[in-house]
Amino acid sequence: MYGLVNRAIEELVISLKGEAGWRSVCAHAGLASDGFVAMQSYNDDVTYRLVEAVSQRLGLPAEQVLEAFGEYWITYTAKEGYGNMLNAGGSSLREFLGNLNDMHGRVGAIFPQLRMPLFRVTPLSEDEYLLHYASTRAGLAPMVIGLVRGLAKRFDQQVTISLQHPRLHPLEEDIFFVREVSATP
Ligand code: 1MF
Repeated sequence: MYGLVNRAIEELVISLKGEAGWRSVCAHAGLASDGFVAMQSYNDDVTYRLVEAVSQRLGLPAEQVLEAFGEYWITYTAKEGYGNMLNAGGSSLREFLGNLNDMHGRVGAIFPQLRMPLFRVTPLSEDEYLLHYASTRAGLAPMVIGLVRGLAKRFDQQVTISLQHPRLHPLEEDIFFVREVSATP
C-alpha cells in the first residue's frame, strides 16, 4: 500500500504512545523507524506487520487496531490534503458510501498503483442498509467498521455497524449491516 497508509499508522501510534512507542513498534515489526514516503508504494506485508506489532505493543487485538486505524484514517486524510475530496463525497454517511467508488476511481486514475476496494450499498429501509465491501486484500473488515465510524463522526451522525456476513473466499465480499440512529430531541 502507499506509504500514506503507513504514515497514518505512525501518527496514530505516536499520538497514543509517543516517539518511543513508535520506535518500539518498528523494532518489533523489524522495520526502520526513519519514516515512510507517502507517495511511495510499499509491499502490503509492511502494513500487516505494523498492525501486528501495534497489536502486541498496545496489548489490543489486531481487529481493534484496524478499527482504530480506520477511524483515524478519516481525520488523517482530511488534514493531509484530501479534505476537499472527502467534502466532495457527500454530506451524509449514506450518500458518501454511495459515492466511494467514483471517488476511488478518480484517486486511482492519478495513482495507478492503488488497489482500491469496491463498496456497494443495498438499501433496506429509511435508516438501514447493507454495505458490501470487496477487496483484493484479506482481513481488513474491521478497518471498514472504523472507516464508517470515522465518517459518521465527520457527518455528526450516530451509527451502528456490524459484520453480518464475513467473506469466506477472496472473491466474495464482506457484508455489513448499518443502522443510522437519528438523534432524539
Ligand atoms: O492500494 C493502496 O495503496 C490503498 C491505499 C489506501 C488502497 C486504499 C486506500 C484507502 N482505503 C484503505 C483501506 C482499504 C484497503 C483495501 O481494502 O484494499 C480506505 C478507503 C476509504 C474508505 C472510506 C472513506 C474514505 C476512504 O479513503 C479515502 C482515501 C483513499 C485514498 C487516499 C486518500 C483518501 C490516498 C491518496 C493518495 C495516496 C494513497 C491513498 O498515495 C499518495 C499519497 C501522496 C502522494 C501520492 C500518492
